Amino acid sequence: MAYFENVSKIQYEGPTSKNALAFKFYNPEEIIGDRTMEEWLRFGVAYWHTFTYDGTDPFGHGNMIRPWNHLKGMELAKARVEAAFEFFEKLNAPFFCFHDVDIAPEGETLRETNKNLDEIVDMIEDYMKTSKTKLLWNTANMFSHPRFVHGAATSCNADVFAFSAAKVKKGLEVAKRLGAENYVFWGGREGYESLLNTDMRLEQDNLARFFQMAVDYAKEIGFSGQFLIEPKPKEPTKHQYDFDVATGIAFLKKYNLDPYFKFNIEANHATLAGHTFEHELRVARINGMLGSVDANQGDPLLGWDTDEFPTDLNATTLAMYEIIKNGGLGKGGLNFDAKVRRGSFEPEDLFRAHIAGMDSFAVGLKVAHKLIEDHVLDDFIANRYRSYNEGIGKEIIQGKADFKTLEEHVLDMKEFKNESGRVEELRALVNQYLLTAF
Ligand code: XLS
Ligand code: CA
Ligand code: CA
Repeated sequence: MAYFENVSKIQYEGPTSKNALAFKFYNPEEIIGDRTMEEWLRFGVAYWHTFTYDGTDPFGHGNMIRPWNHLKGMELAKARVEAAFEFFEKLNAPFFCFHDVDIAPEGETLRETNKNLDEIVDMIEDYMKTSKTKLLWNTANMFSHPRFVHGAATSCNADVFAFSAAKVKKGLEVAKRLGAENYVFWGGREGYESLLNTDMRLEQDNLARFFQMAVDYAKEIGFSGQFLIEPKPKEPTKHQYDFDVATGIAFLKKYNLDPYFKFNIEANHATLAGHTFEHELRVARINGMLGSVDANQGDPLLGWDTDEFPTDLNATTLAMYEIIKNGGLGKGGLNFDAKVRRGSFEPEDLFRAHIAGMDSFAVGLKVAHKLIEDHVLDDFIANRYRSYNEGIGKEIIQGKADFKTLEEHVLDMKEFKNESGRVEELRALVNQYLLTAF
């Protein structure tokens, strides 16, 4: 049975195509630098937004028209798997991602839940034998169920800590079975509402203990995927512990966990943390910890996590700039952690939205590659910092200077020659590249 019968395989038709269900810029085989677009971009489909989300928002009921809406329980879960693999095939998506609860319904006990999960994972495993779509990452949902009201690994309730550990244990087994490239930890409720009732030190120590147990268990079962922490400052918790990449690095280093983790960086979470997307990517990159990306965008007029499909070309260009500079994403990819707007309720909108996101990142890739190839920003930056190539600057870099020699250098100096940072010129330059890349 076809779930998306109005859609055939999405093809690349080029920038002038008028076909909404075709790629205009994403041409998987096109070579950019040393690899193909497909190899650079490693797109992933998020199971939760694409196959599970029904349009519910805090003010309204579900409204999405989906071919599986009449089904319930395990029948619904199975239909979604069938639909998902049809979708991946038609979109030519190399990867997908899911939370445990996205793919199978929860039972009354973990034993029952795991039984449901096993049945669906069997089915997914079967599909994956013939599909080219691979698992970018899976994760455990430890935020929706009421038991997680005070957190998971940071809960004040040790039974909840244990339950969370058992869920991740299962998640790692599933990851190994399905050959996941990564395993993600997003701590939606790992934080606090008020310090009046919180033992912050114990909660953070417990979170570290939890991560260490995950590292140990992965080793024990031979799961070799990359562990990723996904920072987010707030939502649903008022103050989340993995606030942003810098906070995450400090946490990992304090507990000696940094060798085992990289970051999964989401654009909308960067915005919520008061950063640009490229800032978070840069912080991770220069620390050797850029793992994967949740490719979406927020709405500057709304202050919350709107998870929109990415269409801002300036943002995709600056993001791809960091990714290319990183030498690509390795085991990571660009997962569309993005949902169609409530008004976009037709099944075909799922394709339209992914095409928009894939084309936007393809443009970003091409423009960023050209910017790097032409050395425009690199040359500008090298010149801007040239005072460190000789004289006192070189001595600072080489560790030969101290406060006394530096004082000597400036004590009688009357003029300090600064030059313009020319940020407007550089922004216009990026625009020029954007407008002339195709
Ligand atoms: C929520 C997060 C979540 C993670 C996976 O804001 O983005 O969806 O990506 O749990
Ligand atoms: Ca995310
Ligand atoms: Ca989000």
